[in-house]
Amino acid sequence: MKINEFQFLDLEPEFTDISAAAFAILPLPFEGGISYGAGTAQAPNAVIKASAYIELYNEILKADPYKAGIVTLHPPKSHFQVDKMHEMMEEEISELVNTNKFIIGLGGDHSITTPHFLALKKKYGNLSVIQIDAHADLREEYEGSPYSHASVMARIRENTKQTLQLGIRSLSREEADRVESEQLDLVTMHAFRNGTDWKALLENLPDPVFITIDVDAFDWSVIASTGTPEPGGFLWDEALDLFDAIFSTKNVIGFDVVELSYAQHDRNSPVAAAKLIYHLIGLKLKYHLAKTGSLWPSTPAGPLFE
Ligand SMILES: [Mn+2]
Repeated sequence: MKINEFQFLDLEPEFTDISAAAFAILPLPFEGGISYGAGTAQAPNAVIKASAYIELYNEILKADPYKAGIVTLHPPKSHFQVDKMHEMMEEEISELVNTNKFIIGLGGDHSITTPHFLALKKKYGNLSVIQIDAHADLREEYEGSPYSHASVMARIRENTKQTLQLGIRSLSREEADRVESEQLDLVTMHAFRNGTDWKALLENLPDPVFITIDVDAFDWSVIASTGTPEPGGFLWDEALDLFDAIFSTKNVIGFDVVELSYAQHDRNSPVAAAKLIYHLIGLKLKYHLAKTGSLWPSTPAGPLFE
């Protein structure tokens, strides 16, 4: 495992020490699974660059989450064949999972979620997945590929039946039929904003939980640059409240942020993605520390989570 030339938040070396850091950011600059707009392969670098301008103090949590240590790694080796690429990613992520660091996958298109999920499943056995996304991604395959970003939840559901999909506002007739016939816990954005009791669904979801965040879940005023945009997404504070509800009630063991596209004239989207990642690191820490009765760390002291 190699350390990236550029570090998330541009942290001092003390806070990016690979053995002492509690969190690891793994860039996965891969876009073999997309169908419409390109640019997701350049997203990890754009987010890491943008993160240098984010305040290290979190004004909501009133804390400095970076002090637990956040190391940004070099992307895994690449391969032109998607199945091979996924195998290699899964292997590398497995290795990382075994260090007990909390891993944040930074895509890349949505297909990179599958190897990350499978690596965690190997360690934890059963695990639930919360998908925050504009799309259901339940197609068995798309444009001839089972590895398409439009099929990621179909792949995941082959490995766990414990899924919760939130913020969805675009799905095909076939996907809608599947949601109906398999009674999937899928909350459209319309239902989310009109009184559906998603907190009850969250409560019923067994631990541990992996969260996959497609940035097209957000409103364009928050994140505009994404390959398959849909109107009407989550606003910033609305999303922070949702994540607070998740992290305060669930044992989250990892998450990823995918489908951001690099766009030369949009500086806002990578900043929002970077700030989101840092806030979620803060939430993970906050609720872990509350549970164990510990204080916010002042220096990295190795992995915190089992
Ligand atoms: Mn999507």
